[in-house]
Amino acid sequence: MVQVTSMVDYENVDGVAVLTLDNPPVNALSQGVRQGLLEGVARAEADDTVKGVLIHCKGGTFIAGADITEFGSGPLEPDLRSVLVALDNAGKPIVAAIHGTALGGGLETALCCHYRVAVASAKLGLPEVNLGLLPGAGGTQRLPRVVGVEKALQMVTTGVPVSATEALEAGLVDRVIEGDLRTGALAFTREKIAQGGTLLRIRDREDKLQSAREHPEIFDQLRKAIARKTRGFLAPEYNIRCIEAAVKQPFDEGMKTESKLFKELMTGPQSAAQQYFFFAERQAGKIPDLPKDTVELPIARVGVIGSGTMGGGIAMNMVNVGIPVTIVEVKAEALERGLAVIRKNYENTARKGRISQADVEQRCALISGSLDLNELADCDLVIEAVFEDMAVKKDIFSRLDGIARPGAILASNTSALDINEIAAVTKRPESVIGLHFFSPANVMKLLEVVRGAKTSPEVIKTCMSLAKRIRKTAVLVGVCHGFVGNRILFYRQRQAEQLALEGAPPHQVDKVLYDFGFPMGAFQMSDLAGLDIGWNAKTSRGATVKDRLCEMDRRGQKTGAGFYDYDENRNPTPSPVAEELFAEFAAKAGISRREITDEEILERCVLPMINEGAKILDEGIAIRASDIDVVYVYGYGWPVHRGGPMHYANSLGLDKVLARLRHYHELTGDDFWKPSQYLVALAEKGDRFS
Ligand code: 3H9
Repeated sequence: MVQVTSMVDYENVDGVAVLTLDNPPVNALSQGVRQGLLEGVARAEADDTVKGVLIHCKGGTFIAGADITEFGSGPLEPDLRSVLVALDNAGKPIVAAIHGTALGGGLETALCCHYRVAVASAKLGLPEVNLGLLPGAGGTQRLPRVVGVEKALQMVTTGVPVSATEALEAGLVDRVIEGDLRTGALAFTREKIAQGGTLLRIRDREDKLQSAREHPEIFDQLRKAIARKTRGFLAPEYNIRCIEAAVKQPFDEGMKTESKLFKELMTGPQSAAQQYFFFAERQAGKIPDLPKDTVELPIARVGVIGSGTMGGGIAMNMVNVGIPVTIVEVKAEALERGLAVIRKNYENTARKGRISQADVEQRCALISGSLDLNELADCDLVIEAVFEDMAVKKDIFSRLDGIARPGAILASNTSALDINEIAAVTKRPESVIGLHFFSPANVMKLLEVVRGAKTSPEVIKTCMSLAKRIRKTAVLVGVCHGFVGNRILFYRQRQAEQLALEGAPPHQVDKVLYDFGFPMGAFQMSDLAGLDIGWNAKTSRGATVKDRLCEMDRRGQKTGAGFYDYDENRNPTPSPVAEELFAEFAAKAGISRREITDEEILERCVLPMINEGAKILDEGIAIRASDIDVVYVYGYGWPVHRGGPMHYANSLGLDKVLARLRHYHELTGDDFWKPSQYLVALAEKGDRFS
């Protein structure tokens, strides 16, 4: 065995040169791997006793792509494209042996081998679109030549990898290996050596392109089909253009198109934001003050209190991964309704073909309902999901404290209330934590894990890893009203309403936010959530526009009207009623109304979010700025191609953000606009959120 570079070993195994890559954790194509591949192949070519080459990887995976950490530091020789040219032009058969994932540059490397074999559990894909990129080392030109144009389009625009079986069917792998991969792949390589004959390169194949040449309309059909989902993102369109180039241009020209478009994306702000977010998401799981040896508690059974929308969604998350759940309700009808909604949700999913009817039955069988809190005695975790009323929550927690087994975790799904106050009614505040799921809880990826002053490290660790188990991204936050997400949202909402008072109609405000990339604007979001959250019919005195709307029974989408009017399919139209109310309130407050530009609307909605984010960092409520961004992208639909509010602030420049906050502070004299001291300090040092 020879070490070619610190990341690549070379061994001549009876005439097969085995190149073993070892670059943990994911065998990314760092400089040492590229250099090793280049030199390894050259060595194999030069050795007459070598008849074929096998590339395989140590550790848990084949190459998972280019080394994203290298992207910012400029090109280091040799570049991936020239390494792949050497593979493509080799005169001896090269076989890629795939386990784990072959992603991005990893799959592009495999596509420059003459053959690919994989274990059954392997996954193969080109996920660059998720980083705001396209495959930049020939993937867009080679993949359609192997799997056909439609499949390639689907893979590059969604970024979703295919299984080894699908890859075998599509011709992307030549054999699925049972048993030991290295042994099976070596045997396969020897077979191919024995067969002899001309070596076929993917770049020379044209057969799978023919159908798209006859039906060029498929490109526009796809553009139309994904337009809504990919709104605002450049990368999906650029990926389509590259595959179009594969169909319309000779291979070398297609490669030039790919290279040009790759560079455009790589140097643009969207890819910078999406690469940043890739690491932000992974960073969120790291809790600096959690001792390494912290023990994780077992979670084998979960209790959920409340069978409403939130309780039901939370229960679904658990049973989806096989954790049995007991749901406790106060009234039998409510429990029945809740259980029926869960079944209906699963049946809808089965109808769409995403799960089988057997899955529906299996998941529903894991849920039991009860009207008795005592049924939760043997649960390892109980999540309270009743309405937002401190007195009710305290009552539940003090009763639960006497019922739950010692050591069981008691969690509240509150979206704003003080976890410490709730914990204080129990004799085990160290076991109390906030688990703030987002609605719909079975769909939204975010989980705000709220640590109380006394929450133990074991409980935090257990909840963070439970989040992974149920496929959520967890962000650990501290206690304050609204935690990270809702606290920041409150500031955007306040400005949205202020803008409507000053003369910007709700639909204008919403359109600006929608065009920025949010799935909906502030008023549409309020209508969706229900305007009556926190509203009380008995005590309402029409003090705000919202109160007045609720008094008119315009409580949002569910009543067919709110800030907007809705048709039977819940399509909104601007409502003269809401606009007149804003005009009336403005007149009463002596606010003179005017036309407001879209630029001002955007600034006034987004700057307060950044400012509040800075205060949250200053107070230590969030561990790091990127955690706030993860909360915003996964919990509130902040467009990931803009990174999140804190990344966005960095991209604007904190000096500019500060100057505009000061401008509004001076203009209005309202402390709402007072810049956070933390932001001032960073901006004055020429620093950024990090
Ligand atoms: C590309 O290939 C461009 C080319 O077309 C052309 C170039 C010319 N680089 O996710 P995990 C780190 S673009 C560097 O927690 P999992 C990650 O940060 C690339 N680092 O594990 C983490 O570090 P830490 C196309 C990487 O098992 C650790 O590995 N490829 C890379 O849940 C573990 O990661 C992709 O987009 C990387 N490429 O999932 C694939 N990938 O421990 C991106 C991971 O310090 N990667 N790290 O926090 C993934 O999707 C997942 O990481 C993977 C493993 C599925 C592989």
